[in-house]
Amino acid sequence: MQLFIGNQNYSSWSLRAWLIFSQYNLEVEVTKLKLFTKGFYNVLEDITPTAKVPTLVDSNVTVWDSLAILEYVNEQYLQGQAWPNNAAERAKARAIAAEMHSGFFDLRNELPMNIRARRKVELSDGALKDIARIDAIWSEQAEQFPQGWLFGEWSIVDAMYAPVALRFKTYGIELSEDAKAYQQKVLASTSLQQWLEEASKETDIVEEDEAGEAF
Ligand SMILES: N[C@@H](CCC(=O)N[C@@H](CS)C(=O)NCC(=O)O)C(=O)O
Repeated sequence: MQLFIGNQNYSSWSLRAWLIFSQYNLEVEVTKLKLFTKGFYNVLEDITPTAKVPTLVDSNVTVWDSLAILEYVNEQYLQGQAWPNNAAERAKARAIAAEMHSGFFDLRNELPMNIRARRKVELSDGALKDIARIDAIWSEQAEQFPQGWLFGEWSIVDAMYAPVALRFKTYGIELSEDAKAYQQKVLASTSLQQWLEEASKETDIVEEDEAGEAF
């Protein structure tokens, strides 16, 4: 399998897809492309209809969306173990993952993933509402699974929310106690540490993803 990703400092969708390979030690060849450069589009235009990352190529199968990649890998290589076993929990996990995939636009616009930066931003009411909703999800799941991943064992929903843990760190977002504990768990995980280590070697600046004032 070959996984195309963007700059690790900035590409939150790439991180989501990459995490499942790291969490389950699945073999994958990772090709990193510099976001918004000619080289990026030259490589991707022959592979995907959208020319975006992440994109997974597995023999004759191409998957060009983060959640679709997570689902594909889970079905083809993990016998479904990357979703909760229990049907009711699985339905809830899918709903929470979908909230991230199709929402939180204010948060995503105003707090772009930028791992190396420490920034102050003026948040809109919409972004504050997004943050409160994420805090509520993390806290509610922590009540059911104290100290655990969102559904106890690591699952796709944890991949979907991992970039938010990094965004909250970059922009110094205050969280409730349980939500903070989950954020710390994500940040300390072996997979995320590996991503951070690789991201820390990058020096390119992607202006589109720079926001806020340094502090
Ligand atoms: N819905 C897509 C979004 C992918 C996406 O927007 N990727 C960004 C990088 S994080 C990208 O490739 N941008 C390049 C462009 O828009 O030209 C997914 O979940 O994979």
